[in-house]
Amino acid sequence: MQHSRQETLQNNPNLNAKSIQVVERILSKNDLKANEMREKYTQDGLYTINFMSSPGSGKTTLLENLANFEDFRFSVIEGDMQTNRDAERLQKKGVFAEQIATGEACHLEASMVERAYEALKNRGELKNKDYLIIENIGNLVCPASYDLGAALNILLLSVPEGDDKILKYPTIFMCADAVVVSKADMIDYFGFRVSQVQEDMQKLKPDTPIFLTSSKDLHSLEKLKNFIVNKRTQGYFSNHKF
Ligand SMILES: Nc1nc2c(ncn2[C@@H]2O[C@H](COP(=O)(O)OP(=O)(O)OP(=O)(O)O)[C@@H](O)[C@H]2O)c(=O)[nH]1
Ligand SMILES: [Mg+2]
Repeated sequence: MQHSRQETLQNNPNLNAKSIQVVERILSKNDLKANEMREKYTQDGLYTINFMSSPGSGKTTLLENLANFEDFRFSVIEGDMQTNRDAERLQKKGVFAEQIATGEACHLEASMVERAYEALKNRGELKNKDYLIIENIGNLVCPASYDLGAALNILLLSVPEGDDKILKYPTIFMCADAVVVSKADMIDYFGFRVSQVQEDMQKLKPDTPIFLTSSKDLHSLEKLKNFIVNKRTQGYFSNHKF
């Protein structure tokens, strides 16, 4: 059975009503900006995807590999606390990318994305692109509270993190329009049970598609890429309330 974010928070005995209200007040300002951004992406003909996961689960590697598909034209907004490393990795692959370094913040907010978006746009780096990909800060907690106006929210869970994470971090996995089990080449080494991920996602958000990807096997990315392409063709927009 699917629970709303509010229900998940309310059912948690470790949270009190006060903490829920504070979270919601902060959200409303971000929500307004996210709505603005949603309109901007659409006006500019860009289908936007927000990739979220723990640090190091393979987000940038996945984007580097998506650049191999010539029919998948995208630019990237990179979120990290420090350094331009991820943006530079993508630029080396010929992908236009703008880095946001948040300093101390553990998530991206819509206003940060707006600044990066305008920088890409002013450089002409959104022209002739169909997709804008936002790589969120590696964190399975805070990004779940900040809408960035993306049409699709994709959650990565890498094999070395363990197959039990979905129900431990339910709030973020509830955002997912799709879950990517990344580093699938490591499944046997870690005794990772894909069936556990399927079972837990079924409890949390039934029928969410789950993809297995590996940087060692580029074909494994094709299904994910086709899923994104189809969602765009269908005009799908996430209705998840952050
Ligand atoms: N075995 C294996 N290693 C992978 C795979 N994908 C990524 N890696 C490795 O995992 C490490 C982290 O990958 P990144 O792509 O930087 O992960 P990230 O999620 O972007 O990390 P942050 O931006 O720091 O959150 C790197 O050493 C990658 O080479 C994979 O499919 N299989
Ligand atoms: Mg990265």
